[in-house]
Amino acid sequence: MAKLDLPVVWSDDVLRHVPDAEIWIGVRTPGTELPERATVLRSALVRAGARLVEARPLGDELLAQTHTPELLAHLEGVYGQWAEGGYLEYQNRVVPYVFPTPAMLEGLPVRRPTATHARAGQFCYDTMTLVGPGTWPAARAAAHAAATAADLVAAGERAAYAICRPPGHHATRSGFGGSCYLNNAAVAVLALRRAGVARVAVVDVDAHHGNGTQSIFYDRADVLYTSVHVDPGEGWFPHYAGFADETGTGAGEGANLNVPLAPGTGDEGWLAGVRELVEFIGDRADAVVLSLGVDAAKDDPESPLQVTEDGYGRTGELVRELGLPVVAVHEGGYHLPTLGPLTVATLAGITGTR
Ligand code: SP5
Ligand code: ZN
Repeated sequence: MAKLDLPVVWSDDVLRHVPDAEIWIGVRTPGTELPERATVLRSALVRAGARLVEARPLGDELLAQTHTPELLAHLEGVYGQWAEGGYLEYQNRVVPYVFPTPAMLEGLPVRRPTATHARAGQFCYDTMTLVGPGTWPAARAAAHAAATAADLVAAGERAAYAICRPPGHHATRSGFGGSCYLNNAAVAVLALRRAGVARVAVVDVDAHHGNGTQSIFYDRADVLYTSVHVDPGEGWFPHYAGFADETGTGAGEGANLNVPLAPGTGDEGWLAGVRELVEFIGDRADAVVLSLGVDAAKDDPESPLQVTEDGYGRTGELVRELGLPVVAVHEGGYHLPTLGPLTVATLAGITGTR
């Protein structure tokens, strides 16, 4: 394979988030979104010839455009409040237990609860996305890496890739979940918009639907959101979003495309889905933000899709056919032995060096 010629944005701070556990149906299981994911990606990319670029701390106004001030303040402060409140004696991570869902409040106002253990559920919508001492600096570094990659593309690079972890596409404007805290892809979109790029298309090839990115841009005509993912109607996360009839609202009507796939789908069905996204975008965008998860791979423990390394390479080549600059931000992918090769194959497809 030819040398992979693209900048790879890195920050040591992405290693600081250590999830420790995911509480799934009440059971404490080992976390899968590990710091090793980032170091594995970095080694694979350096070995493939890519240049490492340090993330620049330039995302905070972009963060304020992406998320509510309440969510940002919560993520920044909650671990300290947890420690201060003596909870570490029982639980080493911030874990929610009560959620102010519409079913609980039935239209009553959402108060700011006094108890830290109650506030955890106001922002976190599942029990798998725990907050530890390094979560905020890591999430912020990942967002800065995404913004740096977008700025490199705005300055003329044909493609740039950010090693973002924790991932981002499940984080909504006001909430977080699905191992995501801040929406790195949305930050990249807004960085491109800030740099004067008029129309941006998100191509989300993570195995799961990016409900956060979809909802952030759902009413906007200038940002297309497109995603191929395992069918949430077949029982897969995020369960409540990612259906084909979600097409956008208001000015954003017709600017959203979901292509849900049956569990077990392999390269052929997957690539037909990716082709659908590319055809939907057509000439309606000036740049692409690729939510690059590789958890649709056949060996990945978190999805039932069966995409091969060649399928990822061809995925990259289909994105390349758009003829647009690409900002790739990493999302999921949990099988450490294949994480590097799958990601390198996709990026080689994008840069035309397979
Ligand atoms: C970014 C990303 O890929 N997030 C995916 C989050 C989906 N997690 C769903 C987990 C469902 C239960 N998994 C059982 C394994 C327990 N460790
Ligand atoms: Zn995923």
